[in-house]
Amino acid sequence: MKKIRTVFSTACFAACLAAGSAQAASTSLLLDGDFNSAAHWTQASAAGGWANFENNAAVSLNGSQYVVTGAAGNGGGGSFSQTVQATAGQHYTLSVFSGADAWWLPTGSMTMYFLNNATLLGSASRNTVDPAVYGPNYDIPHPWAAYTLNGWAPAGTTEIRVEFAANNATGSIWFEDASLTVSAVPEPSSAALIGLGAALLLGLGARQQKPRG
Ligand SMILES: [Ca+2]
Repeated sequence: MKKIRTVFSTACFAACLAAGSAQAASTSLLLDGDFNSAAHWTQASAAGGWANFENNAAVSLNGSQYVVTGAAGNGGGGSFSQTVQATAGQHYTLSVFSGADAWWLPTGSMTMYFLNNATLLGSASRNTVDPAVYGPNYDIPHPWAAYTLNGWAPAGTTEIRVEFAANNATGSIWFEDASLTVSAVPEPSSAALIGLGAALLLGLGARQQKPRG
């Protein structure tokens, strides 16, 4: 009995290790995600808005260059975007640090647009530096914080366009250290193996604890 339990424990341990290493191996699909270079980013601004690379020591998260986009309350805004290859059916996680200056009620946004050869299939989006979170306080600083967005690439997806934007036409939003990763979801075979191992261990444990009668 002890030998059988050891065998199944070892099988589960190996499967769990495999799932863990898949997570650790996940690397960002974005180029220049640290914004230290503008080479792979598309900047856009309209109606008096702005989208700039800056390195202001008083603002910088880690002493390196970051991006800032915003507007002066005139209806304009700006954005930074990058398009990468993607695979339908995979689960993606977009992460970024974002903050804002102490001026009016700035709100940023982060979005994943799922595309089939430039045709929009769907999107996932969320706010950064959201007044709904910080409260309706004018003229207070919104310090850097980590924001995460998750989404499944729908059938037909060939690319994801990642966008960071100022979305309410007032104040300045900062972004730094962006990453886009394929989330590690255990493959069905591994998940089944882990489940089988756990079920067998539970079964063996219950059988051992059962009083002799
Ligand atoms: Ca940087």
